[in-house]
Amino acid sequence: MPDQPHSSASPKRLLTIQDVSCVGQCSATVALPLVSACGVECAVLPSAVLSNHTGGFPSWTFRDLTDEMPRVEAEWRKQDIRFDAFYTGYVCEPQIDPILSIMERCAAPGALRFVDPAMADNGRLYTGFGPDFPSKMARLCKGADYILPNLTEAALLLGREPVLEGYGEAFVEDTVAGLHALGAKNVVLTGVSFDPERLGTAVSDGSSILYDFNPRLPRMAHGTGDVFAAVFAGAVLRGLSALDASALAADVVCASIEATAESHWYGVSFERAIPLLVSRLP
Ligand code: PXL
Repeated sequence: MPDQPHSSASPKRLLTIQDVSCVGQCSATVALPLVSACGVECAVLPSAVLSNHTGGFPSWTFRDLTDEMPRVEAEWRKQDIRFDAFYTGYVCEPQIDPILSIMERCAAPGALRFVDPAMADNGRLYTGFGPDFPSKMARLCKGADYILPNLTEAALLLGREPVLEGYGEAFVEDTVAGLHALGAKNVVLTGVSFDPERLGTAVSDGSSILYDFNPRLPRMAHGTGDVFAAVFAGAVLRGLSALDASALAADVVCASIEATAESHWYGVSFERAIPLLVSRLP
């Protein structure tokens, strides 16, 4: 049978490990639609189930699913279920070892690891994480093919005070070098800005840093890091370079924010940016 250019390439299967916040447009409820929109199969291992996320709602329920992880891994190993990629997001400390075990033992040959150290923003850890959590998260970053910290997460991973403004390229180079020294192959640092009008990412493969900037939008929104990471992982699995995947992810974040009504405070309307995402994939 002659080769069929698109259908013959078998679709990749990614496993995302992060919480299911039932309401709130973050984590798994963002990864599933966006990774799928990239044409990549998205399996989900929930790290916890919350009624809603912790970023602005007054309260929430939280069911920790750590105990389920080794049971699920044992079942996958019995059936020889493997993944072409892993994408981790919001997880808690006791889950680091079970996750490392799954990434080691349920990997297809050449499987990629994407680690979004989702634990902090705007200079502060998210509610519920203690001050020693960043050093535990650093263990997931070791051996990752791509890590996607924002400036706050990067500083905390390095045991430093977050610096969010008034820095230059030398600061970014030093931060990125520190993150590579943790054992990450590629670093995608988000929230980088050298000029008040523009916000972007620094993408490093360990030998050079490339930048991508978009106009800074006048509002911040919850869940944009999760949108960025999901699109980035999906786009890399579709063959985009790290810089192109990062630029696409940033464009989808901007389009999502622009599509979000002013009164919609707890997330972004990323659903409206799916046509743009699909149109930009090869
Ligand atoms: O978007 C990051 C995130 C993911 N999951 C939960 C959160 C947050 C940020 O607050 O609370 C449960």
